[in-house]
Amino acid sequence: PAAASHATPPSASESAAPPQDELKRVAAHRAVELVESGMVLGLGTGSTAAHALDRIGDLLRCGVLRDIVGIPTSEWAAARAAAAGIPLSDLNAHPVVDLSIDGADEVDPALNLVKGRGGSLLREKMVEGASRRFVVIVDDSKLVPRLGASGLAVPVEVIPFGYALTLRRLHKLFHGVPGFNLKLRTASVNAKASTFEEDGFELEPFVTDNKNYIVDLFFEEGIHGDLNLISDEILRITGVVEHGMFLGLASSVIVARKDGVVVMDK
Ligand code: ABF
Repeated sequence: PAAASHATPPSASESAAPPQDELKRVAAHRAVELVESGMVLGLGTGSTAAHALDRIGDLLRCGVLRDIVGIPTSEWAAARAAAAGIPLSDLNAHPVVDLSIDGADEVDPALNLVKGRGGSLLREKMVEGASRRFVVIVDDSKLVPRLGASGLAVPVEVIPFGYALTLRRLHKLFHGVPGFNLKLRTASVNAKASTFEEDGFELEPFVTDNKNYIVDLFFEEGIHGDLNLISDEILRITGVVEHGMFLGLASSVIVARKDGVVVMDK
């Protein structure tokens, strides 16, 4: 089980009830303290990871860090890192990554994660799974007693070919689970997502960097049962590429709270 360690009191500038984005910045900057010159870095995606990318860029610019190679986890991360001045490469050239830093949507007490509400779960899992160390950065709103419990989506990336059939198979897999629902993610955040019950999928689907679709799974009461077994069952469905449960991948989670930073280690 994960052990919480070294809670640090906030500095004066952090103590005035910081807004959520300030907590994200605090977590990200703490993680960047682990970066050393010469490292191959996995570069995360999202508003928390953005603070890490910007900080790494700043440290490169002022010469504190040198010879960093970044492996972006999304097209978004590639663009943001390039703008921050971080030299980029890929997993083909660097199959072993020294350290990855990325956000998450949910963190459970055993440091299992839900990721991919930004749609980048596949590349994130490839880069972070190839990392010697994977450090997750979150504000405390991401902590949940069990995955899925926030009521938000557990994403599954599926290939577009036959996606409606894949969606039906996912629906069947969780048939009977109280409060379960699933939706094809649509491109417009304002558009109502098509549900399994509706006839046709006339809305434009959200398309990932890998040109795939996302099916969002919802578990009203969180996911009960053996997560590894559930993971295997999802991945066994032909047409599923990957899912957003990151089980046993995180080395540590840096949690920024209003009263300071807590590091949860594996
Ligand atoms: C990525 O960004 C995703 O895996 C996750 O969905 C999201 C977290 O975003 P944010 O930091 O903006 O909450 O890490």
